[in-house]
Amino acid sequence: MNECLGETGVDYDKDCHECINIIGSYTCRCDHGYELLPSGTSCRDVDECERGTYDVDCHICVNLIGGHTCLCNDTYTLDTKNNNETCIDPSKQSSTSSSIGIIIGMVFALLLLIAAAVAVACLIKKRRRAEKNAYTSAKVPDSEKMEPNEYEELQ
Ligand SMILES: [Ca+2]
Repeated sequence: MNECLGETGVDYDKDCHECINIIGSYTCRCDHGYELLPSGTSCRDVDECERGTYDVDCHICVNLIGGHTCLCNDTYTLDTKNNNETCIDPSKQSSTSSSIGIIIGMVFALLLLIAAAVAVACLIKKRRRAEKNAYTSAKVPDSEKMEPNEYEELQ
């Protein structure tokens, strides 16, 4: 007799997720989050909380049929990307993108600093050149001052 060809809940257990016919009986393959009962003909939920198989980031484990979820501390929220089986800090969610922003900001700040240093160096060079010119041109007014004296002497 192949019970698996029969009706669910009549010929084989309604909690037998995938009926597998064996000689003289049948057994079941169970969905994720379930386990086979010792009888081998029915599946039951695994209590992940009781077994302690839940993630360390699941603050308070809450067993569900076919899975589990968590109660999260303070500002933490359930991680929907992880089937609500862990708690995450929403403020740290975009940590990778914000750290990239910080790096970009630091690079820009560094470039600005380099640009400022180059500008200052150019200004110093210009000022030194101007000072040199002022020194050489400073002699010119002296010689110009001499001119009136010379003019007076000539008178
Ligand atoms: Ca469960």
